[in-house]
Amino acid sequence: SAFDLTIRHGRIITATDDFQGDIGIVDGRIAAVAERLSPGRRDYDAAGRLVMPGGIDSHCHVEQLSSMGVLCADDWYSASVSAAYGGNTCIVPFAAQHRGQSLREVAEQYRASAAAKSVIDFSYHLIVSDPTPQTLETDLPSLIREGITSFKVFMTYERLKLDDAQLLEVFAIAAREGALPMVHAENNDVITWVARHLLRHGLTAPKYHATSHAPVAETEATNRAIQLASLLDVPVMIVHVSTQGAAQAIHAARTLGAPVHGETCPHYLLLTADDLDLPGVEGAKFCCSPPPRDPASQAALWRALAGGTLQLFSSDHAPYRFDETGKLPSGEATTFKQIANGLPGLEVRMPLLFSEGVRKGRITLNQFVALTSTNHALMYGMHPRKGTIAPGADADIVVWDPARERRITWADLHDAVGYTPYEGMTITGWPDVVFSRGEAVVEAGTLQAAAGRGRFVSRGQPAPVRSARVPGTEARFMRSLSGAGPFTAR
Ligand code: DUC
Ligand code: ZN
Ligand code: ZN
Ligand code: ZN
Repeated sequence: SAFDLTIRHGRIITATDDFQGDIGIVDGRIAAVAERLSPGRRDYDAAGRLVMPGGIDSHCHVEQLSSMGVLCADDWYSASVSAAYGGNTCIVPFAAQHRGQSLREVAEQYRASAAAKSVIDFSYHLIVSDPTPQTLETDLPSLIREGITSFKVFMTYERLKLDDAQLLEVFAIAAREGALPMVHAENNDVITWVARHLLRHGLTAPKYHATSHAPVAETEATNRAIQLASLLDVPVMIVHVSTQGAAQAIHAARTLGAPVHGETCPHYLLLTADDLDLPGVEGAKFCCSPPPRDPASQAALWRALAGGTLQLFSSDHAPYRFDETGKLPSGEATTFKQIANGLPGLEVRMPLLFSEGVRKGRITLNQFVALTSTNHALMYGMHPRKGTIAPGADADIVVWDPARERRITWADLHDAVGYTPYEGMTITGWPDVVFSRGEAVVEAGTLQAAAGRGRFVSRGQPAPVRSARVPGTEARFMRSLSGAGPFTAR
């Protein structure tokens, strides 16, 4: 037979298309897409199901040490297995530099661990927290040229945050090297000021985490990040957007043609600050930064996703256990300031968006594919090898049962976290089979992939960089001042 595998009789959905057809796969890549193909050596019948590009989760935390010294519960093996069960064929977590560390060493160690353990393909972003001359002049540019074409920076957390001048410095490098900076935009002084007063008043419960991370802290910092980026006209990605004000700032910038992009996550659509208001320290299970907000914010974010203001839907999986090793360093006495920030969600990201988004009519099937896969590949320089169903692309495909109903319970998931914030929620629409480069890695609920089969994906230029817009006169001058040179389309 001409094909190693054919996936036949399915309803094929991409970010733009929707048709009945067959997919022929040779050597792990898609060789043909047609109305009818002859059976391959293996013939998979996808009748009655959706056939979509495998999910790409471009924001998750794996084997990462937090700035407070807490290690993620998921390593590259458990995280990649959990991701695969959730319909994903690629994850892009973070190699995090802490102050005093060499960015290059951090990146190389992270990649070695991923290569040894991941069951699906992977890349990673950098986190830049120590913008020394070595980091800025040597390590960051060389890593970008080696295919790590995105990095995250923080405007909050004492041990991670960059000040405005440092943000401009890394933005200038991104402009010169053609990388996409991802920004955690929250105003550190607002959070610190509110938290100090709450603690002085003895208000220590988990729900005060949400009070201290006030919406204005995020909205202000998002506006500031966008303004700073505009000085150099550099593309940016505002990650984990949770407020209507931040979404409005992104929308306003985009309306004027600025290359500003946004991401949101399941918890901002499905949880609120009220979920933190539980007896004792139970609310720590819902503490993340930014925190879940209110129903009006949820509605605004759904509209921002559907309307194109936000291009990415990522899990922001941050696997901290509900015990002394994770969320609760001081046990029952843990104050909101000490709780490890972040929620798990790698395995349920796609089912949650399908059930709550597609099935409830908030987004289309094409938007589902764009938000969970294609846009991630585009933003982070992996398209068209990843994120689409087309000849030449890797055969990373999820066969999805749109009618399967299942209650979420952590016991059914494959991460090492020990709880899920979505326990008991009934979800319709789950992955059936996940093909990674033409191999069924999860089928009939069974993992069929070994640690280390995942491959590193060397990434090219992010689509916002490749679109080669000509920066304004002032931005060109600012770039030349900073040594970022005149603009050239590469
Ligand atoms: N930022 C993240 O991206 N994830 C978890 C916590 C945080 O601050
Ligand atoms: Zn963040
Ligand atoms: Zn006070
Ligand atoms: Zn994150």
